[in-house]
Amino acid sequence: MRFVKNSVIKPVIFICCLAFSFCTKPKEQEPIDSFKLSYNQAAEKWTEALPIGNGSLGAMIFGGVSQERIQFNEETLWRGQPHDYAHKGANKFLPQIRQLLTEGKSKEAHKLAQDEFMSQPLKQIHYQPFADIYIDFANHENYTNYSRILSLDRAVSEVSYKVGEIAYKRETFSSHPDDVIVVNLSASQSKALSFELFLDALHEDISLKTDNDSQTIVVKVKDGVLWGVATIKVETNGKVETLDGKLKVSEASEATLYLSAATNYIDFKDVSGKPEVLVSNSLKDIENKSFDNIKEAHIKDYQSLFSRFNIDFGDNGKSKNTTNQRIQDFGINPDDPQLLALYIQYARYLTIASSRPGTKPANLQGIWNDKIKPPWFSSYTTNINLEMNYWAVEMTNLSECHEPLFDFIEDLSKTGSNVAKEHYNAEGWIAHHNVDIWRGAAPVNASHHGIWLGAAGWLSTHIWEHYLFTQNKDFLKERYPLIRDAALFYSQLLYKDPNTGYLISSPSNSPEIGGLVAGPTMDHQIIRALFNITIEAADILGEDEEFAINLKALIPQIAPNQIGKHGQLQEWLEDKDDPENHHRHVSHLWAVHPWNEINYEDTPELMEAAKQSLNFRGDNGTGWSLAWKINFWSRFRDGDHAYKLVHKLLSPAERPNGKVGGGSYPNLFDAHPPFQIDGNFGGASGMVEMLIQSQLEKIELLPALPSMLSEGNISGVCARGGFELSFSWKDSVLVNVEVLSKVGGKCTLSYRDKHIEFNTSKGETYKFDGNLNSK
Ligand code: FUC
Repeated sequence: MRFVKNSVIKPVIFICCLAFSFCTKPKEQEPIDSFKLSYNQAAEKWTEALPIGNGSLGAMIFGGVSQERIQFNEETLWRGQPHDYAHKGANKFLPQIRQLLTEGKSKEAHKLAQDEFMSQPLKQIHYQPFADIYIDFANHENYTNYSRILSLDRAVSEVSYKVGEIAYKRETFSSHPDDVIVVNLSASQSKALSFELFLDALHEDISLKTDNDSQTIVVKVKDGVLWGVATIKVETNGKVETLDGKLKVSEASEATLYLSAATNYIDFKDVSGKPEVLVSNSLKDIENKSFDNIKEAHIKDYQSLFSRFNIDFGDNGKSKNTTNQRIQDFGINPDDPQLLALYIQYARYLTIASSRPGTKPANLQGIWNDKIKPPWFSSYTTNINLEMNYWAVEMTNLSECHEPLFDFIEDLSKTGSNVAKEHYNAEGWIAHHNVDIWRGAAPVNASHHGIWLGAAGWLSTHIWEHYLFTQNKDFLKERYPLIRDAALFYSQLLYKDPNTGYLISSPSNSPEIGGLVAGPTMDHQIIRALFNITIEAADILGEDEEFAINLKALIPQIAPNQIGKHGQLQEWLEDKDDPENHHRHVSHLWAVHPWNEINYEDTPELMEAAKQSLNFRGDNGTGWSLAWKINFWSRFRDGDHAYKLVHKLLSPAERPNGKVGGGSYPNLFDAHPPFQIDGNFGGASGMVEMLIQSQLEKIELLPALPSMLSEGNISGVCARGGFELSFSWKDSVLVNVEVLSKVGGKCTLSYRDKHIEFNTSKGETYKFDGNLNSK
């Protein structure tokens, strides 16, 4: 991190003034950001601060003038310790719980399950904040020209303002290649930059050490074995001294801070890591690099992912407004189509910042958390939230950011095989509705929502989806055992319901409504999907022929989707849905989205019934629920209805009456409320599903285009089968489309009543006009 004085190389342009043909002097040009969040004041609340992240090391930047606060996280700092949550011998009670449910003795079943079938201990544990960087600036109270942005094109956050004639600027980013958070501070006048810097944390057990040009904080979590070390180091062309436990920088015009942080977590069984060594090594590794080198490498690395995809709905002049203003205005009148483009790109930004190969998957808050007791532990909730975090990754060309989820599934299959044995006396693996960093797979909290059997199946579909998008057989071969072993579990779990004669999943729950039941519809949809995937994958790989034959025989015996007395898709085996129930979960529509068993082509009646169920649930909901409904209405090919939900999701979470509801915070974080990141990802997925869908072995263009998005173009969007598309539309009509075939094979395109099928060669691009005629 060599400090190079005044070496900032910026692109220079010569602007020729046409009128009198004279040239201005060469001028430094600010980078043009097509996608950015922007504000004209500092954040007061955490949900106004701006997130950065490199997959594991994240921070929220407040952008204060007299005091900057940068609250940071490292994804492996959690409470607790390596631990197996399985309840030994719980399977002894399984037949009795099932019997009670069969007899309609629901209260007794709940009680028995609560007493004998739940995880040990009953609750999982919390993801933790790490610490805060504070930077104090004396005499900066009176300032002008304040601006705070987060550039999504560069993954850099910038704060700038003037005090008198002196311009101050801070640039902050979290570098993946160098694994450090970097803050560069500068003043437009020599010796005008001075500040005091220190670290602090919310943990009860912290220690601080200040050296000549660095400060180290060690934090130990409460009730657990994990601890973290973070060191911040200063480079400056001014003076650095230590003063009252702080680092004081003075007489500078530029200073750069480098923060490295790590914990002793290695994996869910091993906590023997040496964070002090990791931190010191990563700071050593950058010793000979300049800020400019590090920034350039960061932007290059980030853009290698971010720049693959673009989207544009046309700027009607609102993009120049601050982001909080745009959200406010959208709440009143949603005529800012480009805000949807920003939302989609922000979801991609957040994915790149929280989920990179080798990191942990994005949790309920991605990697950003400022609370010792965050809502729902900021963990991995698998009955919708974790999966939703990954709905947009394949479509929006971030396939490798899906990988942390596959590693997570791999871990879970290990803890989950013990749970399968202890709780169900079955082979294979299972997980329930919540998982933490210790990969707890047993049912937690309470029997009425903790015992839900869909997680292993639903998670396995992500492996299959990754294969469908990439067509990578090596990947399928490597991860196929996870799919097969989940299928093995369910093949042994299913049992014949004495009341209906169907094979059902029991005891379980339709997340998180109706309590403990026998045979919720969602479970059966998931199990059917999983069995079909396993059969197909086994066939592709030439494995497990006999097992596949067994699964094939089971599928027709599983309780089917049923239409009930209100014309609804039944959520349960019995026809007992309440049309007045507006619960946020809509689990029985899983087969419409994210899956496709129910669709207009094969099962039109079920599709209508599913729509009826969704209408009963209504248009309100928590952030993630709104997001799911955007996806549903896109699958129902009703773009305008989907847009109604987009309107809600992109409206201010904080209502004028002071209440907070599902929507967006000023930093565009999704509000459950409180903050939960799933809605950001699920919302982006739903918006892309309005434009392109490929779940039915063909690529449908503009299947649910809302009238508000009458014009636009998208490029680098991915479809199942290994295709990457670019297309544009005008006056709500497709204008042209290009298809890049990444692996070769047959491609089917469909737009309104036009369908074409053609063979492709790997690496070739195929061009068509809006009528799908070849160009
Ligand atoms: C599920 C949802 C809640 C919340 C929590 C994290 O339990 O029902 O709404 O999203 O997960």
